[in-house]
Amino acid sequence: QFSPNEAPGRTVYVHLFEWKWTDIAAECERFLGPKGFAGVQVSPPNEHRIITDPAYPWYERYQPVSWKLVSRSGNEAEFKDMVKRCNRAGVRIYVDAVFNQMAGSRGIGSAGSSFDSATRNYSGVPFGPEDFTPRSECPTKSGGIDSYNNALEVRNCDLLGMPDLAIYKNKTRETIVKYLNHLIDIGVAGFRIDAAKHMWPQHLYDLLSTLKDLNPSVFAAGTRPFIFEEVIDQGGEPIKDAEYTRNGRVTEFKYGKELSKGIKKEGGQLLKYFRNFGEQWGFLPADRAVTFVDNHDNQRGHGGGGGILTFRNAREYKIANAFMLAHPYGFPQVMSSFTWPQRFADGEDKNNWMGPPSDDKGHTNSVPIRPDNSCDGGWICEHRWRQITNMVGFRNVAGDKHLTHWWDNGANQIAFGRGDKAFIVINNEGLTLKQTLPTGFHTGIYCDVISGDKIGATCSGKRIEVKADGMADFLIGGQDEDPVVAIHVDSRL
Ligand code: AAO
Repeated sequence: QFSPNEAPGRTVYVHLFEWKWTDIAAECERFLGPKGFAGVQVSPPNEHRIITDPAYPWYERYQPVSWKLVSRSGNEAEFKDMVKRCNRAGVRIYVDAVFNQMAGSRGIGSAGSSFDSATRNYSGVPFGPEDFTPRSECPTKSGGIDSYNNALEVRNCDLLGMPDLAIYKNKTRETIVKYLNHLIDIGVAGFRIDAAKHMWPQHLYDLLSTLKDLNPSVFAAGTRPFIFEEVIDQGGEPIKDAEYTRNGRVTEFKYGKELSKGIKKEGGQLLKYFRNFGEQWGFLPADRAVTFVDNHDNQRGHGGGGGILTFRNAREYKIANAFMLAHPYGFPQVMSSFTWPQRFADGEDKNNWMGPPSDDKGHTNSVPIRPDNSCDGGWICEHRWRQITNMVGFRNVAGDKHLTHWWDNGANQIAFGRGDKAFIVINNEGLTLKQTLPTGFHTGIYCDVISGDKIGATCSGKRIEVKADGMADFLIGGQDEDPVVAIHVDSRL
């Protein structure tokens, strides 16, 4: 449950937020496989509520109506085809599993099933009132979560007004397990457990431990599904992320928050302090953490956003991702977003509900790829930004090598290596960085994978010469578009 079940040598996954299955299948073959990505987190594949006011928000996917595999991203045949083609390309599929709650309101879901949250009936499963947490177990008047300072409320009351499933009941649990096992049969490699904080760790343990091993036609016999649980723990609440590490990995939300602060130099933060970024900052153990700069909630002010770097701050965002992908802590996620027109009023983006690029019936558009490899049509595709893609390659080459060759100027210019495999220099200051540094590399010319690509024996970016003693000269202007240089043994010319 802790291993991402990656193909050999792959170390990073991407969240293709709201992509269609047909597009993800193509992306695995034409880009993710060749570029060395380990996996894709896909949006919830099951039947969901269709919300028309506002029109088709992205968050309708977090309101399950049944476990039928018909969603805004596609149908079951398309899902199966995607899983097969991605696995063949060496790229794993991690499913966003939403089963803490069922949809609010009433209506017809994306697969045509009727539901009504008032009577707690979901005909497509079917679930009835007996499948939900009895009202008597929630201590609040409203039946919702009034305070995150009360664990009983957080776990037994309704999250955002949506009926809370009683996953501790045998029949209810078995119904959910059947859904997840069906996905395992199809060949997925693991699950993101949505809203894990809102379920008792032991209940989750009981559920997850009855999951099947992964499909033996794709994975070695006895392979457990990869589990990572979404628990937002910024400190200050009774529920701790560490309560969940027995079940699987956990999203380390402090990572992106502190990294964003560091790159933005807030609160006296300096990059030189990031040498031991990880456990010594009070984070989860490295082999229990999933790390990311931003996620689909906090990039738009949901789930406690605010202050997080996103694609909208492209220069700083690339520095943050470069650091994350170079530094050994955790299993990193690269975010891949769509854009939307922000509209701020009262300190809040009133458009943060807006769904992915779609037609006026809420049918999601395909992702057009431009000749220069970037995406069009409102899709940002951060994972295709050269500075991010090539750092995925950097992390794969660095493998399990420890952090070595640390250097800093006492402030915001830093450099470090990963054994004799990879080396990065970051200049997050307005001033020029001009340094001769030991790299641990063999003599040779190396291509900087931030400013360009190694193509055959040539380099379209900066060339870095490592001399016989392993020393190399680095020059990074304070105003450079990308104030980072990264080289590794596979970028040697
Ligand atoms: C929508 C509407 C609601 C409506 C509901 C039902 O917006 O008004 O009531 O439908 O009709 C997503 C959207 C929701 C959406 C929902 C269903 O974000 O807006 O509701 O789909 O369509 C909590 C949970 C966490 C959750 C997060 C959003 O603990 O699990 O809220 N994330 C996941 C998904 C998310 C999804 C759901 C769960 C639901 O990733 O996309 O919701 O399936 C504190 C707590 C956190 C808490 C936040 C927000 O955070 O610690 O646990 O997250 O508050 O309530 C600082 C602190 C930080 C704090 C934060 C905010 O940053 O450091 O700890 O401030 O106070």
